[in-house]
Amino acid sequence: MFGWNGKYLLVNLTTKKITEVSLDKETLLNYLGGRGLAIRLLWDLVKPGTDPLSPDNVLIFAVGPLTGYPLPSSGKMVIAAKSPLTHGYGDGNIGTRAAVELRKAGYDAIVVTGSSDKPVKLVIECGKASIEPAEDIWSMRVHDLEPKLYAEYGKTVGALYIGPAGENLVKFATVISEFGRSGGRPGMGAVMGSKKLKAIVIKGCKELPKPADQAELVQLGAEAYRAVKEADGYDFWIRQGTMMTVEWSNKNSVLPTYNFREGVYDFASGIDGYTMEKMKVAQKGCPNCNMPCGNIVEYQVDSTRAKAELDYENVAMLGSNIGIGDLNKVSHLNKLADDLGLDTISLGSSIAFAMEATEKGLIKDGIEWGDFDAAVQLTEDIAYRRGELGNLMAEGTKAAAEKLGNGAMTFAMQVKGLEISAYDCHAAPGMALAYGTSSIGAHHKDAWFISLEIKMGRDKYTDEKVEKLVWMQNVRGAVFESLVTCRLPWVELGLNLDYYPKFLKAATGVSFTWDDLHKLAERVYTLIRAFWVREYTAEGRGWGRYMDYPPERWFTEPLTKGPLAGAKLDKDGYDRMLSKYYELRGWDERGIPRKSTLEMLGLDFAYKGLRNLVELKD
Ligand code: PTT
Ligand code: SF4
Repeated sequence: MFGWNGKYLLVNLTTKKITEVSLDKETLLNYLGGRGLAIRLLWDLVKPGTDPLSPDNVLIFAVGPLTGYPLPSSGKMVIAAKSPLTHGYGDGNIGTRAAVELRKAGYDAIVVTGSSDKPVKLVIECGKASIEPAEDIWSMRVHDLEPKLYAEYGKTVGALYIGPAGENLVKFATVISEFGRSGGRPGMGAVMGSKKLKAIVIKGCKELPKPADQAELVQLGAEAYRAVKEADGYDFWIRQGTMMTVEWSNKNSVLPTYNFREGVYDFASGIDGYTMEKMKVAQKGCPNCNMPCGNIVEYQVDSTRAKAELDYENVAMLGSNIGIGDLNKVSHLNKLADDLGLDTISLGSSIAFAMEATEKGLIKDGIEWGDFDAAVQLTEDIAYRRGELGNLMAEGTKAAAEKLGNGAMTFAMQVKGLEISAYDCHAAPGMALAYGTSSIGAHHKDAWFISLEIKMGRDKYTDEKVEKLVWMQNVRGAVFESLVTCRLPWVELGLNLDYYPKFLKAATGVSFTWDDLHKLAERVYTLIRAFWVREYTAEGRGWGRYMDYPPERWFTEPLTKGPLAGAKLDKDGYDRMLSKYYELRGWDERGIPRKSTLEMLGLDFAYKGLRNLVELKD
């Protein structure tokens, strides 16, 4: 088999047994790798109703058939498990040398089961994998930990690790790599912490898996790299990367402001890409990327002078959304999140929720809008689960709202328990539906629909929007996530999508048309949905279309500022779009895959797994 290693490393931390498991050709052709492979393995390996923080949960690090090859931005990896934040499918996509090293180590994935009673690290070095004690690094923060790992194993190894937040089982703790790369928003760091796995170090030593046509792969890669570099927006991208979005979002009334009450922020210019440029001291990228977007800035807060890596989501959620308009302060919160191993999006949302709950009198001695010192303190308290408020917000906004009651759920800005990323949807029904139906809860990764929606008319609730949304989810949320490569060469610089089937052919020798890839995407989406339904029903939580609704705020509290003042979502319109979405996916009115859809996509095993838990319609 070309293009894949054809096996994964199975690591049981309870028994300390490490084995290699073969992957058959059919599985690889039907799911490719990354997210596709992860959901296929999770379906089989996670027992229905498993507690996500128990040894029975399964943590997967998966690469794909394009990862690591000399192709644009191919240094990415998917980290997946049953999420402790949402209790459904959870994953994240991280740019890291560990992705390339894993391919060179001879594996398509690492699958971690069980849990250790003492802290450990997994070391994969030149064909040998071992579980080693990690008491000396347990409780270390990321900025101390990473140099220590490099000193021990060399600077070129791939390393993935958790900070104190993961150790303390904070529900939105992530896995970190290379100081500022963070992956696995729905608590993949907490799953790693529950297994007492502090770090994974990978040194590949072998060649990448042999491609079917090496010369063709190199030639296509060179052509695509050139196309990226010659794209119109390249120079500005290199200057600002995703930070260009702050100004754009504010102009379009979608910049999350004061816990998504508004879409415009009076002090946006203090946190935008131009302000960032004045603080920028270096540029950083993932492996194999010629459009590096990591903005390293130097900031100063009081006597502290330090560096942080900024992206749009981090800045919007820790800036306008909590009422902080000084990029120095935002940078400090961003750095703290990286150091502690917390997801910046959920962190920003949780701080904003606590601020609004304080304002409404639901929390005594809480935290005021824009109070930077208190936000720093709360961030530390969340990571260490200190105090009543820190411990409450460490559970995420949904659980916090359930605990507080008194209408708090209306302003818990989440879907299925995962906090919404940084686009306000008062006047964006298509983007709201993208959040409502994203595979992991509210995240823009599957469909950044807002840009297209602005062109199509923001007040429209049309079938055409839903059709385009499904197409976009398939391409971004299934194909890119399973290949696994970064989608930004296409999204930001317009790299022609037709390159990807050609890359796949050169890598694997197998011809995939875009129709084939959409069918594969349907399979991945439907299996992920089946997993959610299985886990929710097995846990006795139940399932209904309400699971796919965005927060009440967007339906009931109109924007009060900016050119779109007065705008809010229309519930009937949203429901019509949701029904159309279900129809296109072959799911019933509850959002549950139909029997015929499961059969048509070759998911008979999922039908068998679901039929005793929930009634399946034809
Ligand atoms: C992603 C989410 C994002 S999406 C951002 S900024 W973005 C936040 N970054 C965080 C961070 O940094 N530190 C931290 N402690 N928490 C953070 N949480 C947030 O995590 C990321 C880039 C970006 S930057 C985006 S859009 C694209 N995402 C891709 C994707 O999802 N798939 C894919 N095939 N390609 C992608 N390319 C881009 O990658 P999650 P990264 Mg990230 C400091 O992990 O869980 O998916 O959440 O991985 O290596 O940092 O690259 O404006
Ligand atoms: Fe990483 Fe940015 Fe390059 Fe994508 S564009 S591979 S996120 S550096």
